[in-house]
Amino acid sequence: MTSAKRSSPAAATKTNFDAIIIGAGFSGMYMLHSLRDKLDLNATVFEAGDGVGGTWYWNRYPGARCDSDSYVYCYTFDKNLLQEWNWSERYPEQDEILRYLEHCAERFDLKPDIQFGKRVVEATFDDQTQLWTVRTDKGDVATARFVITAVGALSTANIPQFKGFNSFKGKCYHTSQWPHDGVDFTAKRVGVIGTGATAVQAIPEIAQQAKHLTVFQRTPAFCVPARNGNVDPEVTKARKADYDGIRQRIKDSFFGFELNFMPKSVLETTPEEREQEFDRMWDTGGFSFWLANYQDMFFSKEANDVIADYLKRKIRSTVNDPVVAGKLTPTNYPYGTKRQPLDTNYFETFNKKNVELVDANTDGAIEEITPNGIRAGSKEYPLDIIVVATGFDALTGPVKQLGIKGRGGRVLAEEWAEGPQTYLGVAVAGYPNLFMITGPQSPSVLSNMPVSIEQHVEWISECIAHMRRSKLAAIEATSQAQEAWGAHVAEVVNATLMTGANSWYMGANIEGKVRRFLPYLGPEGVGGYRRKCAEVAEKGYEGFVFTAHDQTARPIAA
Ligand code: NA7
Repeated sequence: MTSAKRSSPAAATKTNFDAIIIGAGFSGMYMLHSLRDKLDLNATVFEAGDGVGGTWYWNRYPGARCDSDSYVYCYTFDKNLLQEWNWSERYPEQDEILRYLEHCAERFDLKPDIQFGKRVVEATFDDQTQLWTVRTDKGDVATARFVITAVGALSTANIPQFKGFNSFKGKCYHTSQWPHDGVDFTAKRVGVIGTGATAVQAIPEIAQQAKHLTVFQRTPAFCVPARNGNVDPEVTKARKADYDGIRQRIKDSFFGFELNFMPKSVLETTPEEREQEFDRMWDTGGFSFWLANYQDMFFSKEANDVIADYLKRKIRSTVNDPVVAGKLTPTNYPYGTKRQPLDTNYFETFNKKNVELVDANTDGAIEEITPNGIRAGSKEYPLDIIVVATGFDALTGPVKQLGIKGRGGRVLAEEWAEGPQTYLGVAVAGYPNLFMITGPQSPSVLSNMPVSIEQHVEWISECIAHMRRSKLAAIEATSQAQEAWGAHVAEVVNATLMTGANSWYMGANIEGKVRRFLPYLGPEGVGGYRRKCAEVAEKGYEGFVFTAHDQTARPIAA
């Protein structure tokens, strides 16, 4: 921790930096701390929001909370911070996570080097100077040797262009652009579009307030109970005593949690034996049903069906009306191949008298938004408020919208038209000194995000430190390494059932987006990916080429 508060001139008055970081969420904040306080670099952050927090700054819809257990959904790089902070719940609410990130910003004195309310609209690499020029929507022009995107994987809202959208006379909110002073649903007729992880959290909360709630479902979700609750102080104490061990285990794990698949095929078990295991995972709640189930769940359709059947039976036994239960039961994709929503009374909510389900397949898809509501299946549903819970242009969306231009004026958004092309999900050929934290083709959203964020931040920091020690001006992925990585990402996922769903992992939620698996599902998970990245560095950054500093180049500072 820095001992004294910074008294340097406000970052906004400087225009030349060693590094420009885009975004001040979990990743941008740690990146700033690492470059500024550990490497003593001259770094700044451009952040579109008016505060830190990223996802947790924007997503303020009712019921918004984390789906990772709080004791691992946090920074682990600072032992004192781990000891100081106490989470109240197993899955903290949005405002508690935001308070945590605010605390971290204060603790590490980050704010003087974050420029709030500034959205990056262009980043251009200059082949001569080997510097990036970054522009914001507020007219800032700044240069830097390194640009690091810390924009998150789920930060570009997907707002489907329904016919008549602008004609609606009531209020309409996307869940990731929620008013800071909240929305009062009392005595209102509310429509929620979508039934993904966000809607599964929001629907039970909204149903408690609204006069009438209509849920517009395109694809039903497999849900598992979160089983949220306060954390027993004794459990917290034991975890704090064991944080070195926890940190190591989540770093070496498959998904960044203390969860591992059962080393057994579900098809080799008796019905009684597996029912007992399913009950155990169901009662435990959280991601264990998804990420610590039988090991063939993601590989064999037959195995997957056995597991999915348990969850389908749970829907039928929870929802009173068999017709509604049928509509809420997924039928057209393997379990686990879409992001697992964790629920608290989601299916129970459909037993309430004021809640109605409009299913695109059986009742009819949304045709248009009218001045008074939503028309679906030729019927108009009158509404006062529409909640658009339709998710995000995941992984590639946030990077593509930065206006990145690389060597020779090449445009990243154009080069990614057919899907992302990266090396390790952290760098792109043709874009020297550009790093992406949890970019596409890295484990990112298939892991507990802070674990992957810390790994990338530390790898990028060490790479920059290496360049400074070795007097290197630029690092760039080779196109051969990039092609091989892309082929590897595809090969690994093609051996699983993951490509069999219209998921946002596949880009299938966005009209016109190329269907391509976007994150990296490494054969050994985040642990194996970490080892791969370390090995690349140990081999002198295999798959990258460096440009040496010449006399004219601006040195990396300090
Ligand atoms: P998701 O998981 O992408 O869910 C969005 C939901 O909206 C999903 O049910 C979609 O149906 C539905 N959707 C999307 N576009 C449309 C249109 N055009 N018409 C009707 N319905 C639509 O986003 P979330 O915000 O819930 O979760 C995103 C992640 O944030 C979450 O997984 C966590 O990691 C945090 P579909 O299934 O595509 O048919």
